[in-house]
Amino acid sequence: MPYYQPEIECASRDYLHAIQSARLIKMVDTAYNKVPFYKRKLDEAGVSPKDIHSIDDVSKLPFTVKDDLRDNYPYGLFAVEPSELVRIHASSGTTGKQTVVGYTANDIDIWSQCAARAISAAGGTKDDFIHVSYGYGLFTGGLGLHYGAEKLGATAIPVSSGNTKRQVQILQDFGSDFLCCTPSYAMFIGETVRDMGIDPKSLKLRGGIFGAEPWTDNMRREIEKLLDIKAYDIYGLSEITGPGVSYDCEYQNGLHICEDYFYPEVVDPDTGEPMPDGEYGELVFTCIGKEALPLIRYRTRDICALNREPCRCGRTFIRMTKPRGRSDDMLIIRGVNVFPSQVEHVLLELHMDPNYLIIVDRVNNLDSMEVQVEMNQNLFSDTVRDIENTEKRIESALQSTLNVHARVRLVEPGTLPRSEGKAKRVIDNRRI
Ligand code: DLL
Repeated sequence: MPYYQPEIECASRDYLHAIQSARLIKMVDTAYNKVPFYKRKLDEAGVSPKDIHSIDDVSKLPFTVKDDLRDNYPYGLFAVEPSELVRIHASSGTTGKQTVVGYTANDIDIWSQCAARAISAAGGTKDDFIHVSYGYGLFTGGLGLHYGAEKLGATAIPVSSGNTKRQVQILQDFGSDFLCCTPSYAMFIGETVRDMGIDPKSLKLRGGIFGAEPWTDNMRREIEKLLDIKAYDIYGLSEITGPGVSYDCEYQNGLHICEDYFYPEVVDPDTGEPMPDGEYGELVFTCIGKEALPLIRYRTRDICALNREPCRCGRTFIRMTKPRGRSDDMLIIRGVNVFPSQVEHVLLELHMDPNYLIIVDRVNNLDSMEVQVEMNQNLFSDTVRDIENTEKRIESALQSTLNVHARVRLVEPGTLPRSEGKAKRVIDNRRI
């Protein structure tokens, strides 16, 4: 079995409980004494560090939300002096102020370990060449996988995103074994390989480590076909550390969370009450191992469920389902909750490519939803009747999955914008 740190990834639950408890007690003490925001918050909630005796006490603590980071922009929640920081990153948020995160040398080490665990769980070894096409910069994708690859002893190829034909050239010439990028960019690279007339079997590539945005299992199969690889999911967010908070193992049945550093809970997004295992709710993390930014019960807005069943791979780390989407990406169309990933799922079930754009509008106080879908090569048709029939078929499949009507418009292959990072799937004109 491919493990990076089996002594911890496969540790007994009792051992993990002991580590988590010791780390939580220390972290809450530091946060309380070093970060005025946490002192105020805990005082207001009537909780003192002395009330925290084990990880089971985590639910006594108040939540932290993204606005707390924004309100204390840029460095107000840091628990260390600037001289102890070695790196700054920031979230890729599209609205409002960015959220700024900082790392000590230890924090970078922890993060690199987690990313190395993810690469190893995908079958990567120190002999492999890891082609990193996540963006390098304030976004954590590029440097996160880069440091993970080096930590594993593998060879990082820091390509960054963009210039897709050159990406393909490098895959061919440098003999990359693993590709790391967003799933939507992996699709685009796969299409480019095809359009350049290259047989994907002629590439050395054998795996991909894709994340930073929601994607379905159907899309996974599509990418696997286009690039002739096995595709693994990797999850993370800059506030918690970056990519590697959780990752797929070879059984791809949920992402193992690095819970020795990031303690997970799933809560009801409306009430904040803990949800039973297996039920979908908002993922919350407490960073129990980090020095610079010790977040307490941080609400990620990501919607998923937890699974404590033992995994066949031997890892004892709890698993989370693929995030279905974010509570703030969820569209409410005429009162019905719709996630873009549901649209993607339907399209792939119908053997369409997952190149689509959802346009939401409000006409006469009524929400309308249009889904533009690219025709793929096998479907490309000039007869109006064929096109209309296909549109109707997709409309009815969407209706039965989403429980809300969406108008479908087929557009020509290659006309919807391609993304080199996180894909933009929704234009919501109601907010303008
Ligand atoms: O996206 C970190 C990352 C980089 C993860 C590379 C994986 C690979 P942020 O820019 O802070 O960090 O965005 C974090 O992206 O809260 C999720 O909503 C979403 N996200 C990240 N990974 C996944 C995934 C990086 N595998 C936000 N599936 C998170 C679904 C994901 N959503």
